[in-house]
Amino acid sequence: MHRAAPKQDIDEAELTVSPPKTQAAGVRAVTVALERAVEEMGVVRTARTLSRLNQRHGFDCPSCAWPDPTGTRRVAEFCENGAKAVAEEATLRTVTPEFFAEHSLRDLAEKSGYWLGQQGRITEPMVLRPGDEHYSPISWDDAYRLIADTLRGLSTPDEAVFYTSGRTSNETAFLYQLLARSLGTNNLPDCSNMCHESSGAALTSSIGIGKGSVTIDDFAHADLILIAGQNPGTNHPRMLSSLAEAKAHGARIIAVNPLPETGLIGFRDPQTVKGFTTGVEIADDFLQIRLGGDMALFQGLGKLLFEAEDRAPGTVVDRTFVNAHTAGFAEYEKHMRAVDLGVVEQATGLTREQLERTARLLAESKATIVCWAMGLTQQVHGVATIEEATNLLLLRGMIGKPGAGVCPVRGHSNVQGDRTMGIWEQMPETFLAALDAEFGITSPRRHGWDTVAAIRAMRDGRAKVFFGMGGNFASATPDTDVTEAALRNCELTVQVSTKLNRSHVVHGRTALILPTLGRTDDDLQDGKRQQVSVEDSMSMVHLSTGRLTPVSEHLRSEVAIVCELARELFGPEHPVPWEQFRRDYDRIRDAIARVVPGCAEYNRKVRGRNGFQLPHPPRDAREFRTATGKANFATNALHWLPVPEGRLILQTLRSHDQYNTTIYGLDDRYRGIHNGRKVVLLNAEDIAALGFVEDELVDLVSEWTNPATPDAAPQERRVSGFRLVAYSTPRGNAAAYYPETNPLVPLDHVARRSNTPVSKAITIRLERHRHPHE
Ligand SMILES: Nc1nc2c(c(=O)[nH]1)N[C@H]1C(S)=C(S)[C@@H](COP(=O)(O)OP(=O)(O)OC[C@H]3O[C@@H](n4cnc5c(=O)[nH]c(N)nc54)[C@H](O)[C@@H]3O)O[C@H]1N2
Ligand SMILES: Nc1nc2c(c(=O)[nH]1)N[C@H]1C(S)=C(S)[C@@H](COP(=O)(O)OP(=O)(O)OC[C@H]3O[C@@H](n4cnc5c(=O)[nH]c(N)nc54)[C@H](O)[C@@H]3O)O[C@H]1N2
Ligand SMILES: [Mo]
Repeated sequence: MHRAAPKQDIDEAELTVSPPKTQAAGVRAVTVALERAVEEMGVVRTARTLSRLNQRHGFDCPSCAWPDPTGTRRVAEFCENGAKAVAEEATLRTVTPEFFAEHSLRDLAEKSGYWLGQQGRITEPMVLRPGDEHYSPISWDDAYRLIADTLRGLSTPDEAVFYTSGRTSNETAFLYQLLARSLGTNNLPDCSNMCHESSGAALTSSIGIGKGSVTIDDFAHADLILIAGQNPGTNHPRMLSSLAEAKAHGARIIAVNPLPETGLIGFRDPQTVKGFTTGVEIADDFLQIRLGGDMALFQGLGKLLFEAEDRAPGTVVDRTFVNAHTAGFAEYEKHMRAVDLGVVEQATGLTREQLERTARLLAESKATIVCWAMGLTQQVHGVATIEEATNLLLLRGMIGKPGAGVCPVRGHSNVQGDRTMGIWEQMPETFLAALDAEFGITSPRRHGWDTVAAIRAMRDGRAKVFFGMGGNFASATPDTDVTEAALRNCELTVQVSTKLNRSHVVHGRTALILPTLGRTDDDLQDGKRQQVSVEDSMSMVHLSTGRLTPVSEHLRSEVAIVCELARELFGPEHPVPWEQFRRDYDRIRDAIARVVPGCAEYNRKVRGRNGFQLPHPPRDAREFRTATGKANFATNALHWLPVPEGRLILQTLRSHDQYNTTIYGLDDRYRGIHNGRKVVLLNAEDIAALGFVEDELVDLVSEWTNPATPDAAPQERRVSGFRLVAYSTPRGNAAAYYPETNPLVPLDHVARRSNTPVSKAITIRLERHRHPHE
């Protein structure tokens, strides 16, 4: 049967290190998945849930946004980490009012995020009033009244912030933005601001739409797949099946990463007999690039492609495509020809031979896909870097043809759908006008705040109410000390959550926890089962239906919470039919069909065998809705990251045993880190050169000079007691887990043009740890 929640917190002294694994998945992944599931939910519930995960008529995996196969689905269409995500949500452990009576806020504030999450599902709405030391129960009606009264008391609706995490369904997202806009604000920051915002900005500028242009079936038709800045073995494990299939069809795969991530190097498909025994090597080539070296890599490859064209004119540049569909080519060519390959070698740490070999593969490939994730987006020049990758594809005519295209691999399972539904602080006029016409409201037109701007506003007292639709704002955001102070500065913080996390402990003067149904839960409204819908990374929209009996009768769906709050806030005369929407989610989808582009006949189409695919003009018709009416070649000055003397560049990343700030367990099996999380991985030669020894405890001190005040002394931020682990990574580069290292990320250190916090390039120095008992 399932086990009780752990009483003990993490003891970093127990941490052990073993050699990294060379192959991902395999039988071990299946046993780990099942063990975790049974621990959390027992045998019966495990069987009931996992058999419906990612099946037609089942529910969508709440983990990553990788699409489902369009053809036959396997009996077990999920991965180890998908099973962990489900177990985490479908757990039978509960956090009840008795739990809150037992644990004071001070007590909870000392626990790790891991311990908090492991306690189980929150069962009742809870409130914390000024001066309280414990959360206590509150009725739903009183909770809504409290929120509505506070919102009505603001001097402007722009003093409220409505955050969204990407697990929220399309139906919730649509209603939630409608609530914010009916109130009168566009303050709709979301996790995407910290995630693929750079991809959206780059692709919108290059090809006129901020979404990827490939579908899952393209993988079987690709000649060449580049995977840059992504760790699919852990974060998108089902992608490995597509990659293995691509290889079976003869594709070559190149991994571009500072770390030899296990899933990129080897993969055993646990679902095929062959996979049990042999496994496949995923990457044909591994380019162990230096952090932040990707822009240089793509520019270097651009130069080499032009040189190849000179040697064999008419074979490399796709003139027909370039002439018919692009703008800015001549300038791009001029810029590429001037690239200094010596600088590229220095910036990337790669050899001329590696660069030439990669260029040759690009020149020969008839169908190329470029995939990427956080290694590219969370960089100061992430937007430009993604534009450079897109330039290479445009040059070769690789957009809008089978087996080719751009593939930003999204994180949260519905982060892309939330955007489509209007969760964005700067939705275009066409969307706002359609929304207003449908509902007879007047949406505000001034742009709202994104995540970083929202933190600044709370810090400075310009925002007074924080409402979180899921997520864990306190831990996921940069500059933890600043963000925590910002949240504490609010009059009211409201968290709609499934599980306990740090954002419940770091709160405004008054705080509410509103417990909600998850995707696995049966959502009954007036006795009728409801379904929600989601959009994956490749623009496929489909239904998701939970069937598990919720752990408490007090849980409400996210849709119900939005509708009931709106009724309280706007009264029954409001033009939006909130109560109808709550009762029947088909009615929400009818409204979506009239407001959101590409969603006509939503209710009918979403019930198709695989749901339906949203339009994507470049993919569908080589149509580019940019200002020039063409796909744009971007010309960017080269930026890369030299390592200052005696310093390191740190990236913050995910272990194999976490989902963002949700820590499933303490086993980063592939990297060989067990029983703890406070490690910093660096090249053995750097450990020695900096005067340390392996296994020693160090403090990480980040150093940052705000470009706005170049003469000021560098700002310093510190985290303490991290163990030094020798690991394969380029000299001068380091890696440590998120969110433990978020205190090191300066709030104002953001990517150009996307405002995404720079979580993959933090300048640090190491200091010997002086307080072993801290
Ligand atoms: N199990 C699980 N699944 C998840 C998540 C999870 O936490 N757990 N999170 C979800 C979310 S929201 C997201 S956004 C995705 C995240 O998916 P990923 O982007 O794969 O996640 P990270 O762990 O941040 O890994 C970043 C990768 O980029 C590499 N990298 C870092 N800097 C650079 C660089 O400068 N250049 C290059 N070329 N590579 C670099 C790192 O070594 C690492 O392999 O996963 C989603 N899926
Ligand atoms: N340093 C550093 N910081 C980063 C990153 C990094 O790589 N490095 N990555 C960034 C990225 S890519 C992302 S996407 C963000 C993630 O930021 P968030 O999306 O804000 O964080 P999560 O950890 O995914 O949120 C987990 C919480 O969501 C709640 N939850 C889970 N399921 C549901 C549900 O169905 N409904 C509701 N209402 N709540 C639910 C639970 O209470 C859980 O504690 O973090 C960003 N922060
Ligand atoms: Mo993400």
